[in-house]
Amino acid sequence: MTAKRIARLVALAAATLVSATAMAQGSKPVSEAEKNYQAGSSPLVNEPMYQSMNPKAPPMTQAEFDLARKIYFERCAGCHGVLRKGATGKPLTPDITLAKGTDYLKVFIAYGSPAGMPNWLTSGEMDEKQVDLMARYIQQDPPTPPEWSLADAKNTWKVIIPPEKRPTKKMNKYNIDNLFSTTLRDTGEVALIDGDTKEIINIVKTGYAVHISRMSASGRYLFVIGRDAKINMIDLWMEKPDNVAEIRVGLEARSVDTSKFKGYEDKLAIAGSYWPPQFTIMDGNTLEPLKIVSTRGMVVGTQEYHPEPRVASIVASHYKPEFVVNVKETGKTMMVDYSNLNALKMTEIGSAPFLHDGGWDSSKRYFMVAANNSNKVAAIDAKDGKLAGLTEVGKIPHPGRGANFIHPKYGPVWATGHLGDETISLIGTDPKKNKQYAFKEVAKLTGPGGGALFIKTHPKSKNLWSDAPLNPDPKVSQAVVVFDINNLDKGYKTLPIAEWADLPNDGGAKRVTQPEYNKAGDEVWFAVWSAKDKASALVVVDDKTLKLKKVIKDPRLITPTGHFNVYNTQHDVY
Ligand code: DHE
Repeated sequence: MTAKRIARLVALAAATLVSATAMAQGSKPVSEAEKNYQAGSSPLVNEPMYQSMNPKAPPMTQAEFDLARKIYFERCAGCHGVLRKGATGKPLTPDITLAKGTDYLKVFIAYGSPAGMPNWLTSGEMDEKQVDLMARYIQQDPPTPPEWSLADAKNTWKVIIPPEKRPTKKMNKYNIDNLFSTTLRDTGEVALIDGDTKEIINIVKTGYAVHISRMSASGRYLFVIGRDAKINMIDLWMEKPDNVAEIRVGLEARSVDTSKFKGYEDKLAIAGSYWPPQFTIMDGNTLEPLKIVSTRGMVVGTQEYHPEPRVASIVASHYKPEFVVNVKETGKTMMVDYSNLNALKMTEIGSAPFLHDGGWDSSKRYFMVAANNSNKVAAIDAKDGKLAGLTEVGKIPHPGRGANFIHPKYGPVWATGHLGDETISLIGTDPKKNKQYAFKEVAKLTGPGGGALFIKTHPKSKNLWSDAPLNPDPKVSQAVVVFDINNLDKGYKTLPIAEWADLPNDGGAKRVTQPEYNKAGDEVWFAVWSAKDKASALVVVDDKTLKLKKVIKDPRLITPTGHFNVYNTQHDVY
């Protein structure tokens, strides 16, 4: 191709595809931080898949196809979806890509777009051959990963220690309320850490790239879920807490929780999967799979069919025997009544597409969930089973579970930071006494920059903490900021957490992430997260003095990301 032709194609690609992307997503260009966030490898990369041949697509050998598929699932599936139907990235189904043709697609892949498509060739991440390969691959029919039935789940289900052989009382001296479960992402483990002594109690083998930890209602069992949809159930009453059951509920997943309504404590567990798009309800004592429900269906608003609506956050209601299941691509929250699994009742509440993470308001009646690529937060009323409000916030809200506090002017508010801009949005959550502010964005604080993932406070604290691990500036990504809730106008203080960790100068990213309080609410833990072959640590800060309290270093603490305090997770304190 001549330089002139390339320039023409780049301009054409940018003009056409930017508007196509904006239309598909209904949103503005994707930020650098979000690209980093979504570019993780999918566990589907090694799964055998059904492949049909499209005679109109450019020819590929089997070896070329296999290599392209591997690259697709490592680099592209997070944004464009397993079936290439589009999510954060635009749809790449053959009806669209065949019409564009190989030359056009090559330019787009090579040079990227202002709408957020990375410049794979010019950034050096792909060579010309790979660009050509991917341009031909995305014109083929998308290969389909297998489904996952009850029988598949049962085949992976293991009760390592049956309930009757488990301890009948707590067999250890740990203060398990103040235990922390820390994700060791790239080793497929969690570290159980005594929050009082800061000693590691056990390193427990789990699924690939554990995503979150959640607690049973009683506080005895800890559940963790890996990206590969493997759930591990850990008994904290054992002399040395360890796995008692495990199962795979699909091929890729992110969320798990357990029944919390009175009379159903520890009875059921639930996990949502990205692939296949479904959720599985299990016995809360053994993980025996009991019921699988598909989430395939229509997108809210357009009412267009989506074949792959991934299950994002799940929480257990405190008001009713219900799980609150948030479905990403269709923008729907399913209130799943678990009181009779044979006659399952579900209330479907539509809000906005790309529901992702969220947490309860302080009354635990409203679940505040980020519709991330719609730049909105939906408030789901768990008592009346309806949408209480949908409010516009900043660009790509990412709260984790968010932070609840009493604002001097607006009363109870819930806060979220953003991946795509520097703001922190405060949303009123009290429709009784502060009706005019309820479920509206009432104020915006200014943080140090985009790339924020998690925000946290504690009912006993006057501090509001926000990280920004995906900010491109290491000064920002390696620090956290803290606001005084009673003096929000004063702005924030910056604490150089990675510097305090005093790790070797090994070139590690040292991203500081996920503020998490101890049970007493007087100290805050952070992960200093570097690559698998670089040193990482946990840093504990005194919440009152904002001074360093402890650095936890151990060669076993590899790629720590999230950490979850047992009591706060069990009781939804944040
Ligand atoms: Fe997460 C929560 C999905 C990338 C660390 N993450 C969640 C939840 C979902 C999700 C749906 C809510 C679960 C719930 O509450 O039931 N995360 C995804 C992705 O799809 C995404 C964008 C890309 C991916 O391929 O996984 C992604 N997440 C990340 C990361 O890169 C992080 C920082 C490190 C990692 O482990 O991969 C990360 N996500 C976390 C953490 C939570 C989380 C620590 C729980 C926060 C909490 O306070 O509850």
